Amino acid sequence: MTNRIVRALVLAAAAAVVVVPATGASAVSTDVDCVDFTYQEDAQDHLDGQIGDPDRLDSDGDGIACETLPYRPVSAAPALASTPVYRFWSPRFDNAHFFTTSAAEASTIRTTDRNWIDEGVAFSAWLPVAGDCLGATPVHRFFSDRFKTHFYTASAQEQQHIAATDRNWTYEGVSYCATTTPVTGSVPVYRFWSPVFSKHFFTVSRSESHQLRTTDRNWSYEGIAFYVLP
Ligand SMILES: [Ca+2]
Repeated sequence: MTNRIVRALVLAAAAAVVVVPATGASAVSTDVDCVDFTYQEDAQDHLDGQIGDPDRLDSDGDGIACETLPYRPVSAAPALASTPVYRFWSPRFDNAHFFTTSAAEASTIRTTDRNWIDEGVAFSAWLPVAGDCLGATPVHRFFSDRFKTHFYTASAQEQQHIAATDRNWTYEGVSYCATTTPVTGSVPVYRFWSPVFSKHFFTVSRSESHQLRTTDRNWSYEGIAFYVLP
């Protein structure tokens, strides 16, 4: 994404969806050590936002931070079927990304809509049963005709806040199911916000997340949104 030519259409961030405050580390070192983190994943998340390793969290240089720290407990995966989530990118709509679990919808976009570039399967997620995630967490989907983008959140609080207060967004229902903590075989989904594009971006790719966090000032890291399957 970062090498793509983009239009710097600056929209007021206040006009976009209300989001939780950014929690991600910037590329600026804050002088922390492994003992400052409870879990390895937290140290890794910090390292992934750095250029190089200014805090020396990866002394052996293998890209893995603080190997001596415990990993966050992993629960059993939801007893739900999984499905591929297809990802599309639109340079026309200011770097919008679109995700869908519908193979039919993906096929229609590929064959009829030249606004969107097929980026393949982004990750897999669990399918609700009759709209119910059965113990997993619903990922809600919104669409904004004003901002020409979709928004996804696993936070019921955020979903209710947007639905009740922000007329820029139309609620479209549950897109798929995820978890808010790691489960067997899961990977984190990293969430970004761009006030330049008035868009959110989601990726399970650590390398893509690292690249955005360290080289692309159009995007602010907001942290791990939820967990899905690779
Ligand atoms: Ca290491």
